[in-house]
Amino acid sequence: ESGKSWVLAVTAQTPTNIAVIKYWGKRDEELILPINDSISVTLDPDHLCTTTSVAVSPAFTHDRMWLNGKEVSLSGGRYQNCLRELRSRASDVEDEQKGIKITKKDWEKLHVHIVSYNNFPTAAGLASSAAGLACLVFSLAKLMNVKDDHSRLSAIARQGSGSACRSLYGGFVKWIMGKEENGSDSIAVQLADEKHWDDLVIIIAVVSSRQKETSSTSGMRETVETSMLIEHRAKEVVPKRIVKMEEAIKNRDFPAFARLTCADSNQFHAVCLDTSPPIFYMNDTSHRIISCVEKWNRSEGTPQVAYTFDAGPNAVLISHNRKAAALLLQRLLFYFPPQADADLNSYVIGDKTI
Ligand code: 2P0
Repeated sequence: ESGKSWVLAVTAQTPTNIAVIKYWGKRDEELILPINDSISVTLDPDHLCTTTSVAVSPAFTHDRMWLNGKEVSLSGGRYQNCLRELRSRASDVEDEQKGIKITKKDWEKLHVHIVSYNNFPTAAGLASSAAGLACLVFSLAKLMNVKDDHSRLSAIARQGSGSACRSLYGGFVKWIMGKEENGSDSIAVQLADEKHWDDLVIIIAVVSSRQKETSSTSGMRETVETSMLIEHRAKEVVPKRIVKMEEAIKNRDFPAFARLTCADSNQFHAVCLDTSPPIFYMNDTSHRIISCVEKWNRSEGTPQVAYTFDAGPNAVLISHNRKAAALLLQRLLFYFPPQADADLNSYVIGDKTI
């Protein structure tokens, strides 16, 4: 007889990911199915990541969640879709030491508590839902003894937040848009593991810690509804770039990788500008960083650094190696000297803030 007061818990850690070929636009809002494939690099788990503990107990009367110490509602459709998918795939769990036995059927009635922390300042505007939703799905899958592989789990994480499906793997990851109406083939696959190209150094320049004005979810909806360029991007441009990016990653071809990454970031921001009303995620400082990197890359003859910007003004700078990263930092500090009221007030290199 498993008493009334046991608790069974699991903790997991998931890094965030940065897209080098961007996801922007859905063909199905409910299932979160994209209009093009995307490719990302998963950051080192020591740095920008989410840690999530999930627990189950017969004493719990509701599913509840705390994010960075504050309770948040789980009533949203996306959380509910993830929880329903996981419960339907749960298996028997037995912990002999604790005298706990949970059957597949029990999971329909048992409630879970979820406690999640980001190890990076949420206020820095880097709080991506990618790490959070991936971690939630992964930790609950462990707790509930869900036997699906990472790709199947990625399809569940996708229903929490599109970009989350890419955080189930380290290294370089492709989110395949898929063809099926039910989304069963819209999954993430690993292109190369974290050891494949480990001389790359990623520097994140925090340009502004303000919350973005247009959320990704509503921004991409407006783009799909109003932009004339987005269809050309999704159907003509991205499929070719995906092939070239896979080649560049396979061959560790930094010049090709950098050109594709910068071009795709710029096109993503161009379709944002082509949206009505236009969406501006980058600001003057972001533009100055682009000019600075472009100028340097041109003066070197071959690209040393790639830049990419998501739905906000912060720059993600991917350097060819440690030497290029050190020179980049020097330049950033020269052109954007840190001062109390500067736009660009901190450079985060992993966990080191200067
Ligand atoms: C990406 N972004 O590929 C792109 C590039 C932002 C710019 O995925 O509605 O939070 O939850 O699927 O995943 C941000 O969008 O949006 C994003 P939903 P999500 O990383």
